[in-house]
Amino acid sequence: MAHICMNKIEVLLINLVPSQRKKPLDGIFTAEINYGLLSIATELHENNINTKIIDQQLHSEGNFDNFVIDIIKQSDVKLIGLSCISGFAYPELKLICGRIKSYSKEVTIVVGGKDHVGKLRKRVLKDIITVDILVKGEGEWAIVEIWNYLKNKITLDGIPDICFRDRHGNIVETPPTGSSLEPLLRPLNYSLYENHTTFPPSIELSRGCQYSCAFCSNIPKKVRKKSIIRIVEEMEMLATVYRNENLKIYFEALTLTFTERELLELGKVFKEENLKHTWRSQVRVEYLNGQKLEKLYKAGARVLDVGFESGSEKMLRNMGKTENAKEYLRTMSEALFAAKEIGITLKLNILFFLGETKETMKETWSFLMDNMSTLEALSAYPLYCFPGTKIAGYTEEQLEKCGASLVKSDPWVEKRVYPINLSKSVSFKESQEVGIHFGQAFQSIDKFVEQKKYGYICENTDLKKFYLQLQGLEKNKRPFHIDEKEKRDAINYVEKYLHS
Ligand code: B12
Ligand code: SF4
Repeated sequence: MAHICMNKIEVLLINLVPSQRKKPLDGIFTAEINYGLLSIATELHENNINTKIIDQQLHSEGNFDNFVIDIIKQSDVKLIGLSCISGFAYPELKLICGRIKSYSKEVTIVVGGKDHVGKLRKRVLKDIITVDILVKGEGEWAIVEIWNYLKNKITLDGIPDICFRDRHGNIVETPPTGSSLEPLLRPLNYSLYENHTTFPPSIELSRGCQYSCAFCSNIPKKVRKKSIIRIVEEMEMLATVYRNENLKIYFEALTLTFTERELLELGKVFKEENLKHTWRSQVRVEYLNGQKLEKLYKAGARVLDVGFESGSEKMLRNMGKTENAKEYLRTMSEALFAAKEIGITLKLNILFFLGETKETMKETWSFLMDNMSTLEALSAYPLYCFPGTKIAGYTEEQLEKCGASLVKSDPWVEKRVYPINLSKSVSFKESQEVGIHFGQAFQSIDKFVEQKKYGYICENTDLKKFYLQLQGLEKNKRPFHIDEKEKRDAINYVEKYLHS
């Protein structure tokens, strides 16, 4: 793999760390690779442009800006690309862009992240005057085109799906490309990422999702995916990079789309080549019907995050999850039972939604209690209004109809992300607190750690130390119980809340 020399860097790509995360435990003790940036870096590298990715997660607080400035001082950096995939890192984006420009006006700052800055579009250039160019969608081709612009080969207005200021200072937005121009999914060049082996291994399986859940910023799209042969090749490549034949890999996909045939093909490779790797990925409830779990197990799956969201028929309908809630809940119950037998952990993600009341929460709670013997992993979230989601398009009157309102205090306005008070009877804060207790009631510390081994903590993490750190956390920040007493306390807490 190519060696990157610091003084030759022409494009510096930066992954920012949010100062505050969605769930209290996110980002603590764990590090996640930004594979969107890695894909962009791979594309630049293949175009012979010297590129390096640095990641704020690897640097102690307060030192990162100086580290960036030092690289600019020592090298040939002409373009800095910053990734801001979520509003939680938007304030950091503003700060670091200001810092870079105050050191050098010569460097061109490009920002991207289709799920946050990409949705805010022109707003970003108004909010952050030090940003030169915003890429709204997938960045692989756009960044190479922007490089060509810096080399005076093309003009900016010919590049699709970007925002920039023209020479009069007016903000210009170019139209998107057709889907035929979407970037291909290619094997990633890990060596371009700062200390890549300190991150847990992951493989990007696919892009796009055909659904449109009301809380999600996804725009329904045809799925593009890698072939099984390609995925197996990448597993082999990761085994070499990490020098480990027994990896726990995160399979990145908005939602798993392996067909039955593909699962059988992958299972066959696992058997014939005696592969020891195992993996985690995300699925929708419908995906788990029939005999799929057994095939998933044979193909290496051990943890699946399920977008279950709710046990309330009304909430499921409002979210646009399903029209047939009864069938949905039956599938979930059966899958939990089968998965436990087979040896796959199903982690249920729960989202308290617009119009949620104690009555609808009770329906979810009673579904969970009914399935207590097979349910071991769970995460329950409060609701945020993210740009680009259906919810973000609701008027104040529409929200008021279900008694909901947005929390619009300054720190949230700065992020352009708004917590939601769900109804007159359930505030944002309550939904957050109840969510933590849902987790404590159903999930043990051991199950929590088992899941984190995929995609969140790296292979050589000292597990003893990790346990100690988790145990040392404030109880109201932990979505898991440490002992049976904590479990009982959490159940009592939720039941008392729901009946108050
Ligand atoms: C996988 C995922 C993650 C993964 C990995 C993300 C990654 N790219 O590495 C992890 C676990 C790290 C993660 C973390 C978080 N996530 Co997340 N994540 C997702 C998810 C499911 C898919 C994102 C995706 O499509 N990745 C595929 C890669 C290839 O795409 P990409 O990163 O967007 O990169 C492409 C383009 O955006 C663009 N691009 C990106 N950066 C740059 C930079 C430049 C210079 C250019 C030119 C282009 C460019 O080019 C890339 C390649 O084509 C989305 C949900 C969804 N359904 O869309 C949520 C989502 C993006 N996450 C979200 C949130 C809130 C978070 C967290 C705050 C949650 C937390 N748990 O703390 C953190 C914040 C991380 C951060 N650094 O800001 C929200 C953001 C909403 C918002 N507007 O704020 C989303 C939309 C989900 C949701 N609705 O809740 N996430
Ligand atoms: S929540 Fe998942 S299934 Fe629903 S639209 Fe978003 S990515 Fe697709």
